[in-house]
Amino acid sequence: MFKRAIVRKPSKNFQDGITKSNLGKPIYNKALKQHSNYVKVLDNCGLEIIKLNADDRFPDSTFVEDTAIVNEEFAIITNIGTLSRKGEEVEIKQVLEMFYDNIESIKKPGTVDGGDVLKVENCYYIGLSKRTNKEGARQLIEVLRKYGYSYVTIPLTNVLHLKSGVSYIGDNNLIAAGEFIDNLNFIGYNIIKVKENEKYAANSVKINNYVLIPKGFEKLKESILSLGYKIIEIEMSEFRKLDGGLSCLSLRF
Ligand code: CIR
Repeated sequence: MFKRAIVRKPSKNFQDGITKSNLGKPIYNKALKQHSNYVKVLDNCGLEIIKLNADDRFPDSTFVEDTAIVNEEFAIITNIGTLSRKGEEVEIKQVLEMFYDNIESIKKPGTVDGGDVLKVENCYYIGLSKRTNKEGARQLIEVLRKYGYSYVTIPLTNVLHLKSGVSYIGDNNLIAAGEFIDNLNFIGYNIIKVKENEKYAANSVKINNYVLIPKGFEKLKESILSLGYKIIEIEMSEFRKLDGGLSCLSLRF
C-alpha cells in the first residue's frame, strides 16, 4: 500500500515544457484545474499528499516522477537526461530526506529519468532511452543489486519513456501498447493490450484499491474493469500536450 505522494503544481511557464506531440500549447488554467483534480483523486486513494510550490525555473517540473525512484526501502535521486530539467531534483531530494535513511543518487555521466523505471513486484524494468543512458542504468542496477532486487533493461524505440507504453497494475497484469505488446521481456504476464488509438492510456497507475487511467479511453477502461478492478478516470489533456502521462505527476511511496 502507498502512504503518500509528492506532487508539484504546474509552473506559470508550464506551456514552455518539452514536447514532441502536435497537440498544441497547454492551457495553463486548465492544467491547474486538472492538477488539483489529480491531487484530489490521490487523496481519495488514501494518500497523504506532499504539495510542492510551483517552480518557475523549470517548465516541466510538475512531472516529478522523473526526479526519483522510490520504494519502501530506498529513494534514488535521478539525474534527468535533458538539460532544461537538471536541478528539478534538488528540492525533491530535500523532501525525500525527511522520509528515507537510504538515499542514493545517479551521477553524471549517468542519466536516468524516473519515467523509464517500472517496478513489477521485486523486479525493475529499465528503459534505455534518449533520457536514460547505459551508464545511468549501470549505476541504477548497482543500487538495485545492493538491495536485492532483480532488473531487466529494455532498449526503447518509439516512446519517450518506458512507462509511456507499459504499466503494472498488480496480480500479474501489465497494460502494454505498441512496442511492448509482444516484447519478449514481458512473456509470462497477462498483457492487457492497448489499441494504437488509445496508446496514451498505457500510462496508468494502480494506487491502493484503484487503477487510475486517463479519461476518454473506453476500450482500455472496459478491459481493466472486466478484470475486476475499480477505476478512477482523470482528465489529462493539458499534460498530454507535453508528453506527460498520468504516473508522471506524482512520486508515490
Ligand atoms: C519531458 O519531456 O520531460 C516532459 N515534457 C514530460 C515528462 C513526462 N514524464 C514521464 O513520462 N515520466
